[in-house]
Amino acid sequence: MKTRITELLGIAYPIFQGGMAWVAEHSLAAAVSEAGGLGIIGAASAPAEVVREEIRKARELTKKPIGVNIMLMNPNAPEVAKVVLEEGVKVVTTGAGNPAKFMDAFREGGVKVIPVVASVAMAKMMERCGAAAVVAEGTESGGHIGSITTMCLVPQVVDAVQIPVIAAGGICDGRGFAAARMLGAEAVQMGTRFIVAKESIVHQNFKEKVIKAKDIDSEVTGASTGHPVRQIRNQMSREYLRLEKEGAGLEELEQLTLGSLRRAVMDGDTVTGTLMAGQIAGLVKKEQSCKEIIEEIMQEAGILFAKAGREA
Ligand code: TUI
Repeated sequence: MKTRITELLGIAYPIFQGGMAWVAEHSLAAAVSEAGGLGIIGAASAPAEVVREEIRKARELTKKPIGVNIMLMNPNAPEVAKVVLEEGVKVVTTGAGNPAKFMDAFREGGVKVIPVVASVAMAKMMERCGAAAVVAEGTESGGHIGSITTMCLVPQVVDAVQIPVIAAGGICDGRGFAAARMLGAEAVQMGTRFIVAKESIVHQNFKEKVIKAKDIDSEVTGASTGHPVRQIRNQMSREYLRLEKEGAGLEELEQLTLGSLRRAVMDGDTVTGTLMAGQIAGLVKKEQSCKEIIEEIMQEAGILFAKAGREA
């Protein structure tokens, strides 16, 4: 399937793997790229030198394009950007902020920047700053989120910008892929489905929580701090919401979640860990390889497009 995104990046299938903190390390990103999608290493809050090692390890596993996601709330973001340039990475996605100050350096280095946005205004600003495309991420997503649904955000962003749009949030199968294409997106980005990929290093306990999750099992903490985070409900999310309701300060809330994502992903602590995942977890039912995931989605979507064509 050809779109402006497959052409721009030289990938076989218009499927990105989200640059999830702790989850999107070199083995997952390389497996997605090797399967024909775009694997993305999530720099999150890792030191820049760790990101450099991750890029090098991914390159040992695949010759295909790999991206890096820079989490802009990380104070280290400028050092990560420097490493990305030094290592010759050609695609960067950004999240949780405005990447404007990095755009000149990336343009000069021949890096295509694809910011994740949660609003039309941000998408337009990114286009003006020289973004190659934008990921329009709906509130269905896991982790740090905006407030508009994918169904409403994607077509509004598609109408507002000329650059290609990648849809994210609530997409995990061929139906979601086809729907996103119908809304005008030229690729999709998925996170939650790749959490349970065979190549994902996420602890089995966390994977089981995603696989067992029902539609209403996620909740959003942090609304009071201005950094809302979607996760699967557990003791940690309940405790956080209780503290928030009691008017706890930022410091106390930050203390509570210190290291909690790492505990969930690496140690399988499903009680005091933060199980970041999207609302679509309710549809993610089994562990499969990245190749199986991508091929299944493309096949399902192909059938749906053919059926729509016949019935139209
Ligand atoms: O970045 C994400 N998702 C994330 S980052 C993350 S790490 C984290 N851990 C604990 C607490 C908070 C974060 C986990 N999940 N998605 C991309 C995304 N970006 N979603 C929404 C945005 C966004 C929000 C505001 C992008 C731009 C923006 O603009 C604000 C501004 O500066 O104008």
